[in-house]
Amino acid sequence: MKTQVAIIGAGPSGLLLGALLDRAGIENVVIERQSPEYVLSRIRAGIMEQVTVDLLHDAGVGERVQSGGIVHHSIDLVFKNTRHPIAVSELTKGKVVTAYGQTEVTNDLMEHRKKLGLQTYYSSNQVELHHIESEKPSVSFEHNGQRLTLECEFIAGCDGFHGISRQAIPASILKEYERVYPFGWLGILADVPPVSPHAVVYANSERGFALCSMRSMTRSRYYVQCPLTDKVEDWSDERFWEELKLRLDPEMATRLITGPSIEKSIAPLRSYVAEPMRHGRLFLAGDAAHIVPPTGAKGLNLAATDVKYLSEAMIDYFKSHSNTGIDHYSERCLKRIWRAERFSWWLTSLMHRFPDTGDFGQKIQEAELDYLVNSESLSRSLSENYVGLPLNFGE
Ligand code: RFL
Ligand code: PHB
Repeated sequence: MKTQVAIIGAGPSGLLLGALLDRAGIENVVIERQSPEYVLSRIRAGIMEQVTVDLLHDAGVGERVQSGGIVHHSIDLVFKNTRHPIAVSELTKGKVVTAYGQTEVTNDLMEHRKKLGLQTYYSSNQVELHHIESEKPSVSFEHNGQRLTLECEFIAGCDGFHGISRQAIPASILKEYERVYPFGWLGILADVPPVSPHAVVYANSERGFALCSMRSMTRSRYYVQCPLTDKVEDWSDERFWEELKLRLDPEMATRLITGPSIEKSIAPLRSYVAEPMRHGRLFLAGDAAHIVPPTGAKGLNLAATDVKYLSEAMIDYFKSHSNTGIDHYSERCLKRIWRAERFSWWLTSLMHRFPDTGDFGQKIQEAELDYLVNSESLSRSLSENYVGLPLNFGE
């Protein structure tokens, strides 16, 4: 089999890249380890920057985010049991973020691919990359008991943090930067109206961080910080709701509507960057190259901008026979990635209870939060980073 671009992974990065390339008339095939049902069962991101929403429109799948996404103009910070709204739009000349689930984005892109009849090999095992340093790379994999080989001109490694693509870059070339945080997030999804339908709530409390978000006017997504040693089974729904209420301000805790969870999972928190994001004919995009802790809501948004840059570079190559885009891809992405890494690390450090800094650390965080909500320049800095940098940032 032959194609122009082999895409490893049918998460948001791989599917969005496929759609953008197809729009430009560039053939691509997606190879995914899991079934479509499994991919859609993973509950992850919920907040899209405007740049991401615009890209969904460019890819031809903007309709549902337009009608079903819920625009947010502000965020709420809670500390010392008090809620402080930050007027994000006012502080960024009208920019907004949109609440729309990653599951929906993935589903929209999957449906689009199906409608256009674009080839996707789900449930593929033993995916291997070959000859990435040559001009004729290929991918081999097992599908329905058969070993298949796909020849291509480029390989896009969009296979997430645990994928195989990054491992194809020789260890002598790949430089990794990492910070692992000493806690995780326990998240639940429940069919109850969100306590804060127009702003994500980020709560710093002596008991640990909590976050209130949503997927629709009838579906909520909530998180509490938990020890890494905790198991989902340790957390009954009752225990979760009790703990969440204790971390919010009293007014919100009273208003919170609880109900049975429809999903519950624990995610560890990590900051990670692999450089460079290109080796030969292999290009990494999204979580395959970098991870941010979810506190800043940046992971999916960064994945989307990587893919935008990669699609532009490949279009330049195939349509204008120019190597400039592909040669600058890694450098262009990394500038933006490090800015988002810094922001996500900072907000994580400010909002969570750290086991090693105790009550002193808590007091310092409260002092910084007090400074932040009372300073227009600090609130603006938070807002600018939250709504996301412009696409041509730093150019
Ligand atoms: P994904 O989504 O991990 O998809 C990779 C795909 O590759 C497949 N795969 C393979 N396929 C073939 N062969 C192999 N060997 C393979 N190995 C893996 C996998 O099955 C999978 O389908 O990566 P991608 O596409 O780069 O997308 C990245 C995003 O998923 C991620 O950054 C976000 O979810 C992060 N994130 C958030 N980002 C935001 O922008 N806003 C948010 O509000 C936000 N909230 C979150 C989040 C992540 C969270 N967790 C669980 C870590 C909240 C949470 C709790
Ligand atoms: C979510 O809706 O899942 C969400 C929102 C904001 C974050 C992280 C996750 O910072």
